Amino acid sequence: MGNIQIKRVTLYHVRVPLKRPFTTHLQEVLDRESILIEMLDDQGNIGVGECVAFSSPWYTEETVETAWLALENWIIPAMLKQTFAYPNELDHCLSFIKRNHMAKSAVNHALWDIYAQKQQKPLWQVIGGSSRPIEAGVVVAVTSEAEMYVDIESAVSSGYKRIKLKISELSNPQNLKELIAKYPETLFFADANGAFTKDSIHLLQEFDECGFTLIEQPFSEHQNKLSAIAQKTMKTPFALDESIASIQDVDEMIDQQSAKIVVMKQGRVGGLSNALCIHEKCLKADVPLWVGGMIEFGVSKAFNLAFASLPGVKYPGDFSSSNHFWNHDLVEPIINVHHGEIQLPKLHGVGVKLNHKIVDQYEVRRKLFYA
Ligand code: OSB
Ligand code: MG
Repeated sequence: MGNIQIKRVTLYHVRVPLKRPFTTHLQEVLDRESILIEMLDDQGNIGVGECVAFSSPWYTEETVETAWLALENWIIPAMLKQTFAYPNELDHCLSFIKRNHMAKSAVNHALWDIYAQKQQKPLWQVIGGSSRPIEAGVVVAVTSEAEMYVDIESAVSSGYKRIKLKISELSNPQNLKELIAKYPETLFFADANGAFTKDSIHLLQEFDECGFTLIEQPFSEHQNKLSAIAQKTMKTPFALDESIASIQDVDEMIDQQSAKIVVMKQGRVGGLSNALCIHEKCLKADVPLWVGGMIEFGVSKAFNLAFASLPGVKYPGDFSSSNHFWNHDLVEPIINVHHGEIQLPKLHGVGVKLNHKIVDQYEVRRKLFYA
């Protein structure tokens, strides 16, 4: 099979209102700006990617603007100069660019999509996944307890197997304990987005009796030693999200025992190639993973689904259906949850394409690049 040669890259900057605000102690997200990528190769294959950076740097340091600059000035020009036998070669080609993981991940994904299409196989199969349906989980990120109860009830009746609740120093562990006890069939995760500090470890410890399956990112990404100290005092396993930007961070997590579980967000680690290396490491070290969400569109969700088919992924991820956040997702087919599960695609490649009628409606700007 010949090398992949990219002839044209198109960037679409879009802005789409969420159906409802997404609220954490860090940020309220009302609309989602994003960069979508389409890549055309010399044989007419089209690969898609999505950059999951936000409008402002509240979650990681990248933004839509910084990613756009990195893509147009360095990433796309470099990749148009070269051909690729295997997607990992793109990672070498871009190694002269420091970090910018979410920008790199978007092109890495589009190249993996083309690579799998050329193999005439679904991406999940190319990376060694199994065809079992993916268990779906949903995130409840609202401002009041009253809203939270309503959302949990509706998530349970929609069939979600797992619900993730955002917690902070202001959450009431006793109420959460009673709530979780009411739904013995549903797994509950807690996500603190780094809300706790050295001075509030005692507050975090109160969540240990709630019945949460795990607690995600209790402390900031700079406080992994503190996380190790707190983890020793608690039976609920911690899972690291913001702290994991590379395989070295996973090594450190295992060495320091700062947590027991890895949250995989491919954008945060620079794409699927790096995510696969981390998956290998976790399998060998017997560290379970699960797949985190980014309030994303169907392109990024489709890559998350492929990753979730791997054997090291042991818990249901942030997989809500397209209509959870969006009136209209930007892909076809859209992502659908049935009885708490999502079927993997049979189509070659990642299995989704941009829905141009919808993308056009939400487009802010577009730019084309030619080899
Ligand atoms: O911390 O997991 C997080 C969304 C945006 C930024 C960070 C996080 C989240 C979520 C997942 O909680 C939401 C989803 O289902 O996409
Ligand atoms: Mg998180």
